[in-house]
Amino acid sequence: MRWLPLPQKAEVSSERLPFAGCHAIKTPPQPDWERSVRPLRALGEAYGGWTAFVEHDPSLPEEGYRLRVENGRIYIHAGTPRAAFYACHTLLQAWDGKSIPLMQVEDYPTLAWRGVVEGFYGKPWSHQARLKMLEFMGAHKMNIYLYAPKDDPYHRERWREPYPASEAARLHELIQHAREQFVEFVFSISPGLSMVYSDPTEFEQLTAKIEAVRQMGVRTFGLLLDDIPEELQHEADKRTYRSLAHAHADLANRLHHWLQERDPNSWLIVCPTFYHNRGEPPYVRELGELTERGISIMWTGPKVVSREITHEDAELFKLAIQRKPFVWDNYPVNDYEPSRLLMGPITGRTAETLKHLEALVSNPMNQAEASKVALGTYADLLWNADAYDPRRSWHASIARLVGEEALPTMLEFCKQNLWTRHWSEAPPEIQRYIEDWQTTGDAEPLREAFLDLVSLPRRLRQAVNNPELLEEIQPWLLRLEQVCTLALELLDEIEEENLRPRHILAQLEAIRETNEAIVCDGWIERWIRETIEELAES
Ligand code: GDL
Repeated sequence: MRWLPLPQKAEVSSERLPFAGCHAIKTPPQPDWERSVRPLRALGEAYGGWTAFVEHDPSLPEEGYRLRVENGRIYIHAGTPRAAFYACHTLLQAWDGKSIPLMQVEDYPTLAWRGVVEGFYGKPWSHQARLKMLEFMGAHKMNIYLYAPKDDPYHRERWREPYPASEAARLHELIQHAREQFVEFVFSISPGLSMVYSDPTEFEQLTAKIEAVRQMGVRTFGLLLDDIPEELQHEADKRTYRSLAHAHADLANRLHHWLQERDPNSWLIVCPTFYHNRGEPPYVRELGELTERGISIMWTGPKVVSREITHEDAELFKLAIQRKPFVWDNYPVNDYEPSRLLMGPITGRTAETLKHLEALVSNPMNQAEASKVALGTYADLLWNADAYDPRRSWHASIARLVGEEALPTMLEFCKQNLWTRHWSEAPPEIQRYIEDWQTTGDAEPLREAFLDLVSLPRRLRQAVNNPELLEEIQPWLLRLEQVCTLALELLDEIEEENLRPRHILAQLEAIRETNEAIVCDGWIERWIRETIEELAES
């Protein structure tokens, strides 16, 4: 079974029993418990069948559950309704549409807060993509989503202005949908480009904006002060505060109090201006010192895009901010290199690192569906870090996204869209074929490799039944077809001893002008260019 995330402990029998849903589901009477079994109820209403008994067990950890599947009966003991919801999703994973195995699962997460920050530059996700993403998160046991798209003007440049009615309605729908999926919805705002921190009317405008979202049922807010000037900008602020950190801590504390007065369960998460370091900048220490303990502080690791976040890094930053960091993880985000898709698993964060964190949220790509390959691996890592194996997780994540039958083809596509900067252990395979050709001069294996690649887009379009995903990755499919066609042409020219195939270079240039996508880490284009240059010199 390809679990995703992998449960902490699962005993799965080889004996399978027919299962077409539950005809009766007994839950504690409160509405949250009723909501938690909806994934099962949807099946039951459709088909009828088994009885499921769901019980609250306060001795279990917050999101811990025990699941037992016996002949004709399902028992779920859960610490919270969210845990029961996760138990239902575990059950659905074991279901193949016809039967389920007898099994016993004991499960709980490694890290308390696991999720996604929609925090990239460039085209934000569509409303539909967000709704689907929230469902994905629920099904993968991720529990927190930060709404923070840099290019939503009302989030950043025009932070003072209320959302127009139509956008407010969409936001409301998202918030409700997140609730259905047991996902904590975090509304974030980035006022730091223009806010006069010391001005009380500015604070009123900030809280007015937040109040409108609070009224929609949100209790958690993000105050994002990243990517703004690193010095105080306004005279009034320079008179009031001794430093930027002082101003930010004061703003965060005031907002925290304002939220607490209205709801003691509220939660404020702050992204500092210096968010990538090991706690060295004086700003970070001062912010840590002055910011009240109940407020969370974000961190992207030692770099903006951190290939690795070690437990030493985490400990140092924790020491500086005097609390566990809330990690904003810049993978698989591609806004800084939009010509690439990052289709590999997350690596470089160990179980030891997670012990020092309060939360970890992944900042994904502008391509929501394609991001789910990496996000599935995050869900796995953050749920059961001790057992995390990037390759196992990667395969399971791809299989969950496109189905078991399309797995080999989609995996092949993902392999052409890795970036050695993130996963140096997995260079593109074509590199090996090119290097072999350079040493042996035998063109056949290289030709075979290009023939495989040139047919990949067609095979993928046939195998994958996910129109949104196919649309997102279209530029990369096209690019693969284009460059492999040219590469094959070049091999033909060499075979025919045409040593001046300059027209191929012109075609390559023409492709580049219309499609900037990079595949196979750019190896094929490089090979074409270098080979033609070498031929010209010979
Ligand atoms: C950043 C930005 C983020 C962007 C990312 C990658 C943070 C806190 N802020 O610095 O919006 O997507 O880099 O380009 O990471």
